[in-house]
Amino acid sequence: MVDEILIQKVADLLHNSRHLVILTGAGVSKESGVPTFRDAMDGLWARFDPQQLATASAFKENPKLVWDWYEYRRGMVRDAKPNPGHVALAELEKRLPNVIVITQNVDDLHEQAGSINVVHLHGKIAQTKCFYNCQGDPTLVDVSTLTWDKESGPPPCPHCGRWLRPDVVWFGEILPAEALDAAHTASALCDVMMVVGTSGLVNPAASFPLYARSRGAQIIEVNPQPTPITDIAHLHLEGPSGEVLPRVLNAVLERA
Ligand code: BV8
Repeated sequence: MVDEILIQKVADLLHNSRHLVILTGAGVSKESGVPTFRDAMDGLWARFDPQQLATASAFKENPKLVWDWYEYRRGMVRDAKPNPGHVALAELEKRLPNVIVITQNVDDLHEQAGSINVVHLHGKIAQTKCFYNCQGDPTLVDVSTLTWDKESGPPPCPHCGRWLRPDVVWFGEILPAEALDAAHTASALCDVMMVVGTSGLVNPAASFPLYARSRGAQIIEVNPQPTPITDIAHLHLEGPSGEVLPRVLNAVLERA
């Protein structure tokens, strides 16, 4: 259980923040039943490495395998609901002057919980686009309007007939320019950054806390485990976000 003194210190920082960035990773969705990126591989997917599957080369080599993996993950996200951690973050956005959520997650649980100002660095698993963006980047397609032989793999693009793919950023692909700019600007301007539920292994997302700190921001980390970000955090709340964040929110509300 995180020490109450730490909770109060974090609440002071958040209550007095003028520009708060909340950087989240898969850990914030864990208590919604969505496995984290690195432990998503159970059952028939256990023999695959997510880092290998989440690549354009894996998709080109075996489009059906990669498409089916995302269908499996979409199913888990579809059944998930926001947990008290997501809800607490959305409430902080309502109560504090300037809050932005920058997420590595491809689910929409922040939005479902009520967060408005959300930037998705790695795309959205519920969206599908033409692999070649034949009508412009991104060429989004509503798959629910399509019928195709699911045994054959991904649906064909209705415009060019080639593959459709999940609208997510794969390893080796550049992040959406707009999202990257928003994250960079917010990290430069914030006076507090709270990093929740990320292993801090994936770049460029993992570089934002150090950048924010170099610009004078106070860094808070919420994670049951130590990560490479723990070393640069001013405060580390060692616990699950679904338990810790509601306690932090309550302490902030006491200061209102
Ligand atoms: C890029 C979408 C420029 C897909 C994801 C060689 C060639 C090319 C690039 C590279 C290269 N070498 C390195 C790179 C850069 C590479 C990278 O960082 N690789 C690392 C892994 C070595 N990055 C890229 O390729 C990026 N693009 O650099 O473009 C470029 C382009 C070409 C050539 C050169 C450079 C693109 C990265 C985006 C990859 N896509 N997702 C999909 O989801 O399928 S990343 C994927 O990992 C997920 O989005 C996930 O969010 C993200 C990060 O993982 P985490 O969120 O941290 O999740 P994880 O499971 O790791 O950890 C969970 C954490 O939660 C743990 O700490 C755990 O303790 C904690 N936790 C558990 N329970 C709880 C909890 N916390 C709180 N509460 C709990 N209850």
